[in-house]
Order: sequence, then structure tokens, then C-alpha cells
Amino acid sequence: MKTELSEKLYGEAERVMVGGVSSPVRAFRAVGGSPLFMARGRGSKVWDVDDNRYVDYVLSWGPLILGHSHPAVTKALRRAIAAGVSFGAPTIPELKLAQRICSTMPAVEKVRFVNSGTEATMSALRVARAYTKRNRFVKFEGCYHGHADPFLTQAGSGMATFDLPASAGVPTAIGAEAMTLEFNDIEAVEDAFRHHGDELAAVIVEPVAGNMGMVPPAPGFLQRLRRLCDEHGSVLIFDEVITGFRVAPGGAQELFGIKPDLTCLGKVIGGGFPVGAYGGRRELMQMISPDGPVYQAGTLSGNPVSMTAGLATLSQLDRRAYRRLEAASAGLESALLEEASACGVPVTTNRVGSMLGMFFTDAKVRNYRDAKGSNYKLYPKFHRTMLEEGFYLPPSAFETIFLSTSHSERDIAATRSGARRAFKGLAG
Ligand code: KE4
Repeated sequence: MKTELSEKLYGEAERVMVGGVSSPVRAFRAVGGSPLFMARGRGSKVWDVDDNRYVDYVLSWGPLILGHSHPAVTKALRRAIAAGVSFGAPTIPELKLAQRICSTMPAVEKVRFVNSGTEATMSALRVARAYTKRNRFVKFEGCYHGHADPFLTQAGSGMATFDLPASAGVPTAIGAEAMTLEFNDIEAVEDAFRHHGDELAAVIVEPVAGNMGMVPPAPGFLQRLRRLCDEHGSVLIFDEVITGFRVAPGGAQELFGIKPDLTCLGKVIGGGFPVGAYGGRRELMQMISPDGPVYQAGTLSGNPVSMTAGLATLSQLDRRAYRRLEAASAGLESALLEEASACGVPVTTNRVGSMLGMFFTDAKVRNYRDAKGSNYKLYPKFHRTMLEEGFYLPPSAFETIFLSTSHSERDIAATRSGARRAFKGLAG
């Protein structure tokens, strides 16, 4: 496939942007080759600047649950943009999206909009610390909660991709406040609470982990976290930046029947525009300025264009939409497993709704150690072949494959054929 223009543009980009990208994992460093400059998208497809077409399984890292340029979203946006793109004042779309979130997620009694998932999680931790008057917190290896200082040790996503145990520039004292445990290891969490329960402000967890590849919670794991936080007066924070409105209308908390104290959102609620939100129990949220002593602010928080894109996106997510997502996602999972098996390539998958993880191993993957123990060095060659076959997968083995309501049976059948050739290339 021709990629001359992407390569030329990337050479120019590297001269003026760090790594030639605006976010590290996009640089294709983990899979090799030059990142593709995308020109346009429609439905489940994207086209790069060399006019190569791909079925898109990145979907802007999760936000585009309806696929690209959904008519309902673009129509609502045209109207919103014509009315004015930002006021730095309350607007109706902001209020409506807040009402939609609070009515869909009973654990979210009040919400505050921000501009990214990073802002959401860093603010939620600040509230938990203010509320409990404690500093330390529990997080899990391979989970990723954005790039705020407290979270940048043993994290997932790009930090797993680049095998980066910690980020430079984070004061040791800040990093030391996090107790990073193994995801799904409930004994380790019980032990941490046994010895440090009265120091722990919070437990923050991706209820379905999407940044070590994709790993679901073990049965009872989330429920046990809820009980331990209750027993020790710690705040349970669900980072639902990926899972919110994706794995179910009410996110993972609806799917697993757990009420966290605070919930972090992003991605889908912005429909592809910059967005984040955190919300939860009234007594916690009323600690935030101007009601309380926890300060947090943002010039473009609640931006009416982002809010409109989020509202238009959520308006399309009825039960039928989730059934379509489930059918397409199950179809893709079966296709990958069957074609890998037919080629004698050991592959295992994890899936929760339209979040899919594929690992080069025949063992179960239940945590970051298992994911790192897979033969992930095969991923770059698989990724490259899939690109050449017209399928755009995340440029890292430690991300999630996403589907949208636009992914058709025809897309899945075509992906099956592409995967067959990719697996044959690995077996050959
Ligand atoms: P942002 O600051 O990137 O909007 O959100 C941070 C974040 C928080 N929590 C979870 C569970 C997340 O997955 C993320 C961001 N996800 C990554 C990809 N898995 C964003 C892509 C990137 O970093 O380029």
C-alpha cells in the first residue's frame, strides 16, 4: 500500500512536534513504520492521506461508539457551531448532558465537566483526599488513569507500550503515595487495607481494564473493593473513561451492579470532542468549588460543542444499538479465535461488550503480568499485515480493540479474511 504522503508529512511533523505526534502511542514506535495521517472517516471506515481505506478498530481510542461522522452528530454540531462555540458560561447542552449522565448512572448524583479523562481522574483523587483527609491510594498495575503525576507508576496504555515503569519528572514522594497492586488480586488489596486501611483515601480502578490489552474483572473482585472501601472509610473511584456508556448505558457500574463513590468519564460522552467528567455522591461533590474547599476549574469545561456532540452520540445509544455492538463484537472475537486456531497461532481473547482484547498466548490473561507474559512481540507483524489488508488496529498490544454501531457483518467478514492472512504470516 502507498504511504508516501503520510511518510512525507510525518517527516515534517517530527521537526515541529515531539515524536511527530500529539500523544505518544500514535507514533507507531511499538509496531514500526511511519504513522498514518488520517484524512477522513465515515461510519466504520477511515481513509489516510494516501487514500488507503481501513476498517477502523481504534475509533479515536474509544470515543466514536457510533463510528465516524454519524449524521445525527454532524447535524447537531452544525447547529451548535453556528450558535457559537464557547461562552465560558452555563449553556443548555451542558445542563442536558449533566442530566443525562445523572439519570443514567444513579451513583452520580452530581457531576463536574472537565476537558479530558486525565482531568477527571486527577480531580476525583483530589476530592477523595479532601473528603478522607488521607493521601495514599490504591491503583492497579497496567491500569491507566491519564497522565497526572499521582498515576504515573506501573501504568498501562503508552507506559506499558514503551515499558516505562514510571515517568520522569514526578517527585518520588508523589509517586510513593500510590500503592500499585495486581489487578484482580483481591488478597493483595485485603492485605493493603489490613496494614494501611486508615491511610487510604481511595481505590481507583478501571472496572474493566482497557489499557493492558483488555482484561475483565475477576468474579467478585469489584464487589470486594466496594466492601473494603466501606469497611475502611475509603472512596471507591471507578475510572469509566473507556467503559462509561460503552459496555452498557450505565457503564461497568450498571453491568456489575456496583455503586462507586466517584465515577470518572470521558471519550464517548464527548462524541469525539475534548471532554471529561467526574461525579458521584452529593456529599463528596459538594466539596468542590464554588460549594466547597476543593478547587478545580477549566476555561473550556462544559464546552457547548463538546456537550452537543456527546448528547447527540448518547441519543443514538438505545438498547438496539447495544445489541448491534454486542453482535458485531462477538462476531469479531469468534473470527479472530477461529482463524488463529486454523493457522495454529496461539491466541486468547477477552471481551466485555464492544471492548475486545487479543493476546498471543493460549493461557488466560487476567492481569498485567499475564499480558506481558504473552508473545506480544508477534503483534507488530500482525498489525502491519492487518494494515496492508485494510484494517486499522491499535498500534500497541496493550490497548483495546473497539467496535462501533457502524461495524457491519460485512466488515467482520472482511476482517476475518484479513486476519487469516495475518495469522498465516505469523505461522509461516
Ligand atoms: P485522556 O486524558 O486521554 O482524555 O484520558 C485519560 C484516560 C483515563 N482513564 C482511562 C481508563 C483511559 O483509557 C484514559 C486514556 N486512554 C488512552 C488510550 N487507552 C488515550 C489514548 C492516548 O493516550 O493517546
